[in-house]
Amino acid sequence: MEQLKSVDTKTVKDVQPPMQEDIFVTRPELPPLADFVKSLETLWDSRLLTNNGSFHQAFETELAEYLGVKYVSLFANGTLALLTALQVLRINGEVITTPYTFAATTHALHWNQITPVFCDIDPWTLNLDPNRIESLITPRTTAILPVHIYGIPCDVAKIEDIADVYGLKVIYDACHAFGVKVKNESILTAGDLSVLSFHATKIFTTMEGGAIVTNDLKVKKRIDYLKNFGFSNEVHVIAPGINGKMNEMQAALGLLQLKYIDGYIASRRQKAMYYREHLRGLRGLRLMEDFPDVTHNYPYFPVFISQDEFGASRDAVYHALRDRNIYSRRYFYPLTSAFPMYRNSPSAAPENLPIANVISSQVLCLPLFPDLHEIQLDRIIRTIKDTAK
Ligand code: T4K
Repeated sequence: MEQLKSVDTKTVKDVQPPMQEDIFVTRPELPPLADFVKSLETLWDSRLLTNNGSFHQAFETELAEYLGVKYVSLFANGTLALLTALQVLRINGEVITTPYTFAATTHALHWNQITPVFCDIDPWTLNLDPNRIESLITPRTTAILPVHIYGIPCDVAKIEDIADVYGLKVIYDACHAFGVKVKNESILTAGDLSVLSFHATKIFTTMEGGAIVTNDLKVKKRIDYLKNFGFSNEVHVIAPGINGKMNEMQAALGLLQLKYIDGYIASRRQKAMYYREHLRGLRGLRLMEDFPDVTHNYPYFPVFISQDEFGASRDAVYHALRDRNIYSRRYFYPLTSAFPMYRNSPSAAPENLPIANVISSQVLCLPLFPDLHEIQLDRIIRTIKDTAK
């Protein structure tokens, strides 16, 4: 509660950074250093630094409670969690996925010798379009890997219907969806598994970190073996596992972050509302609004610029902002289907992905983080308006 107040007060105009100070797309929010030092003292005393220590165990339990899910397996980062999620369900052959995502989603398939089959996205949610999935299914298809992009929930009911009919597994890349709920239920319980990231750029960070969420205790057990080289006990190795473990320092930070995350999200929401209030109605600039029944987490603030109406291209706005030391990002451009290692596959052809290609050419993620001051928001908004026709 105290932190919520302190984050909120940062929005007032009494703190005025110099006009040309760098503004990055994000800044990590951290708990009070003194609290973390106390955790480190405990850690120094115990000398138990990793391999399922007491911070790890406590964080797994408290995180599952906070998220409203059954089981969580912590990882060193989201990419290792994705790789392991595909391994634990023995996914192979072809997997239907979205090209409108961060590199790690598609690379996790490639590292498992799985062929990504790219599916176009829905123009409103920007997530994999469920109506296009069936036409991409072949005898080699074993799973669907959708992403809740920007924390916007996929149409999980439709995806589940298709998966059930065709006997496919569903793994959600939920790296943007920490804490997101639909009708007050966590989105992370959808599908067979969901994968989270706690990278420094995420709304909830343990510096690096990640997790797999599952509703099935037996699957959690297998995940835990796999992330520890496949050891089921001191002498038995049940699978060719990996070292995916989160260490005690990360887990200690995660435990502290849980106390403050509601305040961080509330502050992000406030900033998102401010942008919307001041940018809504600008010709040629589309915003994403909240979706009904969804508890959003505001991880990014994407806007979509159509050059003809706006009078300047997305890239022109990106550079105009950069010229004023404002570092917006083109998440997610280029599409992963355009990467050299994927672009020659038939599903990667731009004519198969018309919506994803347009969205990717228009998107700009504006700075959004709890410490962003109103004077900085005004500077960003003014630059965008100055660039318009
Ligand atoms: N799936 C999805 C859908 C994902 O978005 C991601 C990660 C993953 C899977 C994989 O999860 P992890 O294995 O990463 O846990 C960043 C992140 O590295 C990446 O985690 C994230 N998605 C992706 C969307 O963004 P970059 O290369 O854009 O980050 P970078 O280093 O340019 O940082 C952006 C800005 O953030 C900097 O200009 C300043 C600020 N920043 C960054 C860091 C690292 C800080 O203020 N402090 C920091 O420590 O990829």
